[in-house]
Amino acid sequence: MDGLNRTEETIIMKIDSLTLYHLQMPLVAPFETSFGRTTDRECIIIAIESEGQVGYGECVAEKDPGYSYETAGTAWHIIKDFIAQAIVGVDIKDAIEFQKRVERIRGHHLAKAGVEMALWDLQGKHEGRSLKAMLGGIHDRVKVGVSVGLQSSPAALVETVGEYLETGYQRIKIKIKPGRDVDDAQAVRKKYPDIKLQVDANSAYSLQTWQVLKALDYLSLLLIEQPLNEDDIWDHRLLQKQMNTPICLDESIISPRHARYALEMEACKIINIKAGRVGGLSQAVAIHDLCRGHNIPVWCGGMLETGVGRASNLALASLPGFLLPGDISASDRYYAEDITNERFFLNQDSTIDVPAEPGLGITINLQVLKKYTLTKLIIGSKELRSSSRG
Ligand code: OSB
Ligand code: MG
Repeated sequence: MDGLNRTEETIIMKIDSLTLYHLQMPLVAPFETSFGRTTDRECIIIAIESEGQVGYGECVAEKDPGYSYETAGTAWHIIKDFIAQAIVGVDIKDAIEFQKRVERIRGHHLAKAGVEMALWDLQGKHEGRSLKAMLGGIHDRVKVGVSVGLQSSPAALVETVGEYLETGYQRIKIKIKPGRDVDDAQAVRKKYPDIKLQVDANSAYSLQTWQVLKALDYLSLLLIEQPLNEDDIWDHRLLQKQMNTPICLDESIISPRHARYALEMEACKIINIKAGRVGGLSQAVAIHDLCRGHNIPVWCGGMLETGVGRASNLALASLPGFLLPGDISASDRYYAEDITNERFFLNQDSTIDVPAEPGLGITINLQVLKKYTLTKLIIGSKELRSSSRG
């Protein structure tokens, strides 16, 4: 994890409290993937207080265990009962130290990453540095695309895609699943022969059913994202050997180690990086660095984030190895009303500006946060002491 925290003086942050908000926010339109349909997105916002400063983070665990085994419910449990115990009342230097403190909590990357994000925000505010600067980002604006969920028919999909193209998105990703794959992709490609187009199966195929995907090889796609099981890097190798279109792994890459396995096995040619899935921004940067060393392009995935996670994704995507447009769309593609005062807008060249203010570079609208909060919990050192035995 070299290359992180290039700061001269070390600032020690004493963690005074950690507050959890379980949020439920209506999406402007339902989002459907091979694993399900979301109309109201759930997530957990984490606020960490240290010496009068507050850092915010977003845990991207969803309501259901469809994309990941984690849910907002399991993340709440893991953060409240394990991660908070490891950091509240403690002096924390940075994300690396945080990772050491939570190493003994197996898995639960989405939960860990949400807390790590809040620590980065806090550290940035203490040091007066943007997350982009702290991570080693080099771009002021990053190329973005839009991820389009399953629509009612190929014709409806073509229409929706057309609307996003009109808005200015220059890269389209469509969701596929068995029975809704080649026809959908073909319809979009036929109508728009020259656009940057890619598909995402979210693990919906197996070695028994993937034959149909071979037809996608004739559609000039940028990539095919996560066709097979999340725990099956090997079978992706078998598939990649039979396809010219680059396979891109999302769900399968849960750590820098898994990224190395995938590269050594030649299971993919591209990696989608989500800080949540890999356990935090520190791990995301490590995977970026590894891929860069192997000339493997990466891009930043999305999880329908609020302005909090969106700011984090933009900072991450500003690193030099993020060579393909990210799933980081403008705020209005997701939410009519967001919990950050800042909204993110699409520039004419299909880019979004990377926040430049300290930390995540966003401020929270506490009224809106409250409006969408289902449950709130404050964990201070007092609460910890009273809840621990002895
Ligand atoms: O697989 O990339 C995915 C959303 C939720 C869960 C998984 C995925 C997605 C997306 C949305 O594709 C990307 C976005 O935030 O715009
Ligand atoms: Mg994906």
